[in-house]
Amino acid sequence: MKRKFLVSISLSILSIYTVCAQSVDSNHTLFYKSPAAQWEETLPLGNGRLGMMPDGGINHETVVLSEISLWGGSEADYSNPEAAKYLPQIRRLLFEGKNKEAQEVMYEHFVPKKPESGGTYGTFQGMADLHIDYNCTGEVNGYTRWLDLSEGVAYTRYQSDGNQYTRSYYVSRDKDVMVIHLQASQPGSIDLQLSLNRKECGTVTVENNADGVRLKLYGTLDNGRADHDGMKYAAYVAVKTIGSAARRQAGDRSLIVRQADEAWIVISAATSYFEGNGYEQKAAGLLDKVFASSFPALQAEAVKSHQALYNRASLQIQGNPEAEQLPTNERILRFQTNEDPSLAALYYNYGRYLLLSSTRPGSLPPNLQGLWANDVQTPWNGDYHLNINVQMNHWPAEQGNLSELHLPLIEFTKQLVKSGEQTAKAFYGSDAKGWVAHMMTNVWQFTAPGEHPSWGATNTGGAWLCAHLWEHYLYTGNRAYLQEIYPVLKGASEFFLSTMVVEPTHGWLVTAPSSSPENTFYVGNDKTPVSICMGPTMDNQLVRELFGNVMESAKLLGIDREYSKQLAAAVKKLPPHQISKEGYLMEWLEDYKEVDVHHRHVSHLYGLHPGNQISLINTPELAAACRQTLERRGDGGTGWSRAWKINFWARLGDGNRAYKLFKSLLQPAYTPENPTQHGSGTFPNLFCSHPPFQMDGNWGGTSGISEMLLQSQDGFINLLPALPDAWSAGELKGFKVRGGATVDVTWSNGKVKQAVVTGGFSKKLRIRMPAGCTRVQVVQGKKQYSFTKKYFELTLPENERAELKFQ
Ligand code: FUC
Repeated sequence: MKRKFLVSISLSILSIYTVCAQSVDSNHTLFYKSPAAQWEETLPLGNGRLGMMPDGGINHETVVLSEISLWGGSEADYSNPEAAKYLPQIRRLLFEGKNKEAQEVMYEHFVPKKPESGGTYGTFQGMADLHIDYNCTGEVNGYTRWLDLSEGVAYTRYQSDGNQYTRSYYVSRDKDVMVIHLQASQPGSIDLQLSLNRKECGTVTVENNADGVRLKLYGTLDNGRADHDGMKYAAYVAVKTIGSAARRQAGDRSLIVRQADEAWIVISAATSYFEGNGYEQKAAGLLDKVFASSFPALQAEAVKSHQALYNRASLQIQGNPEAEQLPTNERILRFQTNEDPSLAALYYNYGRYLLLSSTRPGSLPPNLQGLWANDVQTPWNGDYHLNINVQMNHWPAEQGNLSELHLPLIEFTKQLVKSGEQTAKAFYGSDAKGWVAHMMTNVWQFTAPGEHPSWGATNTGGAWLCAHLWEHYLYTGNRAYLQEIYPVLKGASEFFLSTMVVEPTHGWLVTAPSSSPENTFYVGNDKTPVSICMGPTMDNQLVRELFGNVMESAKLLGIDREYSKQLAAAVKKLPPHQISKEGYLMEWLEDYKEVDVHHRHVSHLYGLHPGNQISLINTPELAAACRQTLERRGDGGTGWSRAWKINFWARLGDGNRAYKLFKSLLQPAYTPENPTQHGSGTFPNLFCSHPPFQMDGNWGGTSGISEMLLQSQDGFINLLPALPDAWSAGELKGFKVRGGATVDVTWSNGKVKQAVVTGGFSKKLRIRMPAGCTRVQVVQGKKQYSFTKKYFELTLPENERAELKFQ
């Protein structure tokens, strides 16, 4: 099943034709026959802090460099003393059904106040472009560039002037630097000139050091404050050469290498965000460390650390061998009309690759850009949107056996609490308890409502983050961790318990004011789009889930009995799910007419996915209503919206429909005829296009594929719950389920053949009888087990293995 294709390289020297072949696994490789013509064709590399994207240019190469903490802006207090004063009026208008009027008051008074201290929200910024001029003017043959996901290394290879040139690019975790290794088949033939460029806030100097010449880029970003400086950063570029004739010299703000046999370009960087005033020293020190170590050993060391994460899980799907031989950009172009089932395996493996490249414990969570950016002003400030985006970024973390990559988001959430407490009081009054975060945040702990209440009023951003804190527990079962996060969960619940109000029509307890993420509706015959409402379905689901998780945590920890009783009483008063006359799940308390029935957000289906209040088994009627909602919304939408829909259909057990959405996610973001017109879908480098490029869709898609193959949300392990006809055979390895077990599954002819389960912290495992199977046999491992008609229960101690055969 493991398909290999050959990167065939023809070397033409004076009519001698040689083929040098390298074997590459198509499930784990992106590959191309020409250099990237735009950034969205370049290949991403990262170690969870530093990121680089080389374009593989022949005579001139641009390598886009990023550092995840490089942010403009600063912390600031956005408290608006007016807001809480107007809250009774806003609520009264909502009670009277005057949503439009309530919204008008909010636009005036329920918005963040310009901080007195100065200070701006800021933006995540790309760090710099590294330009490399190679002295390559001869004819070029056999050009290939590829990204080996299993190594975490990208390559460029071609022949010219009787030479074979190979470049390998990687970002070392061990040395915490970016490396480009240059080799040529003939000695003395590596010539290059390096320079650095940044649009703004960057100065480049050339320094002489014991190791030779270094380029230095440094700067201070604008933070809008007079009392202290903005983010400071420094980056260094140095080259190690090998060869008797090799020379390194300084140019005009550039570094020149002549006649080397082999060379390593090393780039280090640090910011004051992580390092305080020691940022320059840190960046220089990282470089020193590399120069004191063995260069030939660098790559193997980097690959080993990468594989410690990457190799934990993988997916293979039996594919079309012909399609698998094609360059990735061509596979994408053909995918809508030609069968290429294993492209989904590559997409899945790439999703895990992207996540482990863009965050790591101690770093920041991946933002809208992951950690890659080619501009100083990134779209939507490259921030952390809390009404779907940053959460979607983390959907593959636990199921993809990368649990520790959830930790940066968990730490980040803890950091929001203090500012969220201030925001709660400032905007919701002195009686407001706990903490709140609205629909977006940044590295400066912004928790206030967004400046446009239509989208900025959603106040369940923090509650949704809490779902991630709880999810990490479900996969790890660590009591000390639960103790640590309990105050954060409780604080979020206290906010809602103290600020929700009883709406007059049904007497339900609701958030007010709020909005259902970014969607708008009409009130009566008025043609003004309105967003502001009470108790949108998503809020009700999130609050119900949060309160439930706090009660469950309190029970597990043996604390807060009285408080749990209060929560239980409140849960009873939350609005129930409502089904409209037409049969779809209602997004709001009232069955308002949406302005756009095809709106990209499908927030009211949170309870279906990623939540678990609606399921085929437990709430079939509501599941049917979700299906109606999805039919009505349609299969379009921006990148991440399509990705989310894969997950919904997977939860509804409809593999073919999920696959249809996967296809739509993979729609080429542009055609070769029209390369600058970017639409929704997927770029040649498999980056998701909102448009523009936005990383969340990749992870939403990764999670969608995973949900199609394995689910565990309702106390059961469900093998192949939504397998499409197109994926008739395949193998998944190392996927995680709630309770901490690890699962491998092999299937053929659309049916599970074998599963290997390795026990987690929860010893009892219930496995649903997979579709088309009637018998299961434990062929290895004498574990306790029992059967019912519907499931198979196995007692499996932690780390013990059971091999199951299905018929
Ligand atoms: C949310 C979405 C947009 C976009 C932005 C970054 O606001 O509604 O589609 O993804 O985040």
